[in-house]
Amino acid sequence: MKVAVVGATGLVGTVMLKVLEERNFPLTELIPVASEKSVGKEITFKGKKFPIVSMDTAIGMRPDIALFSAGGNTSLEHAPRFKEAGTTVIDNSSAWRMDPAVKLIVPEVNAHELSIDNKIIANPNCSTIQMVVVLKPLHDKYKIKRVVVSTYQSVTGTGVKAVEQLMNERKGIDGPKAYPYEIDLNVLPHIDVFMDNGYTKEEMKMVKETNKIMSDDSIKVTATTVRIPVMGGHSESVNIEFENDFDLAEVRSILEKSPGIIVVDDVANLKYPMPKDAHEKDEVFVGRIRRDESAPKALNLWIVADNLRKGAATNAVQIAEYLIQKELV
Ligand code: 2RA
Repeated sequence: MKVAVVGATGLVGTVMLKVLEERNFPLTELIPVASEKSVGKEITFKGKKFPIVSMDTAIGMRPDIALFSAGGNTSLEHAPRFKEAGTTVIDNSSAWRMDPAVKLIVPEVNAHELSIDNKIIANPNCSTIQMVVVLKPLHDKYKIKRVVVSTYQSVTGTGVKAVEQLMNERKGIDGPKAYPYEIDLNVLPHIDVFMDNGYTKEEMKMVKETNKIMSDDSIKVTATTVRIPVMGGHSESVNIEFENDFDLAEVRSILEKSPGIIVVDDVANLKYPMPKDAHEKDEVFVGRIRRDESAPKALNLWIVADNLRKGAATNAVQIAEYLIQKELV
């Protein structure tokens, strides 16, 4: 497999390379792609050096798979060019996610939808991915009617500039700002741009992407997405209302048996998921599993995952692994 990583020097691109290396991805040639200012520099992968190349050079090399994490506009412009060269693109931007002709995939939920004809595949938004991994097995068993989610999202979801803003503020240094306000010692109920309905784009991504990935528009979702001064992962408080009643012990056992989930829920010993523990892990962590005592057939959960891993790089690499395993590439 010839694999291109487009946006190889960015936060997600760097983690993609790490994940490919760690998972021993069956890769014969690595093609790191980045903006003109990085072309010619080298990336070390499994002890070998690979030169960073331009988009045009990479397309000319006709990779089998291209993992894209270079922003929506770059993806809209260049993903179709890779597709024309016979490459299957797995794109981490929001550019293609809601395109009806493009599959939006979380392998634990809907990898079975993929076929050999899907040459551009969308990787969902980080906060959606970690939620649907948990919703899916519960929906299969109890049928979800409505989800109310509030997120606590890491600055790493914004990118390098936001991480620098947080670190600079901690040290009392002035510098470029990724947010309209201070992020250290603060909380911003604002992720991505505001829409006409008063929600942010991040909140509406959680609504629309959940319906698309779960192939079920009857699931009602409402979200409040919040940026907090944290590294390592996104956390979510999720309230789920089911059609059918559930047994709490059974919920726990379903989650424990579901792929990609680790249950950390032992409050007697103060065990619950935290971004510090989820950092650099590929799984989604669930805890604080409890009945919502204010409503019948409703459940409260706390979900944490490394947004750069399962929320981005790992999910993309898992899609690529599935394509190879099923000979769809
Ligand atoms: C964030 N959803 O955390 C973004 C990253 N894709 O801002």
